[in-house]
Amino acid sequence: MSIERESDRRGGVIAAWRGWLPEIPDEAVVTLGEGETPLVPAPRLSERVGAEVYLKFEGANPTGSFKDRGMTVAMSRAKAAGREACVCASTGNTAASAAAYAGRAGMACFVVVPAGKIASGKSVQILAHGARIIQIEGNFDAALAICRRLAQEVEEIALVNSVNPDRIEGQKTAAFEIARALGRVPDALALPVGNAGNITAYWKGFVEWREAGRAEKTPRMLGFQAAGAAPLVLGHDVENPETVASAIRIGSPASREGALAAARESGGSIESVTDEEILSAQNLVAREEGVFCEPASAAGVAGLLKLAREGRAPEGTVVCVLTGHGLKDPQAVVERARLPEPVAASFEAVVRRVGRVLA
Ligand code: AN7
Repeated sequence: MSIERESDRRGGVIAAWRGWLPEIPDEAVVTLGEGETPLVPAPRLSERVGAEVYLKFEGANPTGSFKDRGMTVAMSRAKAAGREACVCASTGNTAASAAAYAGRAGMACFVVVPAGKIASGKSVQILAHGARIIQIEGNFDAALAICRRLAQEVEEIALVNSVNPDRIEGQKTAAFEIARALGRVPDALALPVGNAGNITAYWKGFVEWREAGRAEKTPRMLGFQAAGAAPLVLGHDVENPETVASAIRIGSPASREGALAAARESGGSIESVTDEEILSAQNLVAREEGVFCEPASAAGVAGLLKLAREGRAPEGTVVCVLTGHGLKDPQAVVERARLPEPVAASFEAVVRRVGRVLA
């Protein structure tokens, strides 16, 4: 289980963590150099929360989200198994990642998405990488059911959603990176929960880290769903999930058991945050910490702030996982802040505007 030759770090998560991952022959490795994302200290947020808060910026992955960690493993294993095509259901980021890695692997890629519900940056990525996009008149949950059946009935097609265990294996490497960067495991990890693969993966990673003798404890796992799409909080599926955080607009999480186990076994919880709280947290980390994430990614920060307001914030070191880049969803910002009218191309006109800001 040795790891992490320095030279392997920029070679992607398979090169960096090979001993911790399923077997992949060298010639099948499909990578874009994912992983090794920044762990950014967040002093303003720390002050608000009363803990030492860090942001794990997964938007710095090649396609702009954490999905790349799982996709490199899933796509490499699919290639090793001789698959010719892959399919996924998606709220956008899985599809963007699958499209890129499939392109690189020389595999055909089909993505099934809820019509009109994919953030524009993600749609553009899917088109740019040449995946076949199928919009359905239904939500993510319906799309996943269709994709599962398709992959079951057509052997050449690999399913690359997180119900594929290879995705979870790749995604758990983010837990290793956090532990290594801090020199210890954090006291708590706050992250958004949609289909619940990521919280399952982080928990698996931290447990393996402890079992390998690298740490004595594991962090509390604090998962946050959007209030309009919070089946794990409500205790039942949500038929028509709705939230501004389109990435986590999911009513029937496939990895529900993994998420509930992570919360239970770690002494953590799964709670919900409103769209307003999500957008306000997105704003805060962009303006005060300089990190731009998409709305769904801000759910962990929103949750942490909510806990702090209620006097329930975790103590010690807390890592918030910012799962995707803000440029994925430009509309979310443009709807709240418009460009001001232009002024004359004169020094005076510009100074008048500057003056108004500084006054
Ligand atoms: C930015 O792309 O489900 O709880 O189809 O894109 O592991 O599902 C995306 C999920 C959080 C939730 N943050 O992670 C998809 C998809 C962002 C995301 C999640 C997603 P999971």
